[in-house]
Amino acid sequence: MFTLPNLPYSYDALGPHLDKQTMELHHTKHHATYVNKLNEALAKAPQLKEKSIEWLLTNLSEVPEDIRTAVVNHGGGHYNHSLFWQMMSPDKVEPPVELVSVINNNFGSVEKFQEQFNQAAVSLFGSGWVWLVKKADNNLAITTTFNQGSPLSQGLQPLLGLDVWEHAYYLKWQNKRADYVATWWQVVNWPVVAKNLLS
Ligand code: MN3
Repeated sequence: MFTLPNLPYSYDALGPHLDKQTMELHHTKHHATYVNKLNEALAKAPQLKEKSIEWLLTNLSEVPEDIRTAVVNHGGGHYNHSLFWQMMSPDKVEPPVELVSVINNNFGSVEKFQEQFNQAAVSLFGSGWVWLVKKADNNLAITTTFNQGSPLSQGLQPLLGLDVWEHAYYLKWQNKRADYVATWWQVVNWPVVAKNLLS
């Protein structure tokens, strides 16, 4: 049985960037529903009982067909949101030098990386996520997934992810996704991104 993880900060900690009501609904309603529906689906496949969420999303072909879509949607939702909460912090810290050097090698500069990431975020049509990922060859890339798709299912390791579903920003930012993306950089937990890069 998967469980809803606690946030590493209070619901109002990321204000004024991400408001308390959005954070609380996002965690207690959206994320909780993904966890519940994932558990409901997995109840039909007891042979997968011991598998981690990472294993399930990496090995979708081994998930029985009748629950595969549920694992993609709700398992992906659980995994993506669990990462998302960790990738933000109320304590603003500059990106660690090791991370900056890898970003510079891949994108030219942190600013250029952020421009490309923002562009991907505002041009993603509908609901989904924007990711900084590490590829099998250790190079970094910016990629998007639709709905609750996970980079793990494409053989990519997520280092940083941004939820661009409207539920992530609409109460405060309405249709202004670009403003939400711009303000989100103020709460990015760079030390966690660096840790993901080295793991
Ligand atoms: Mn969400």
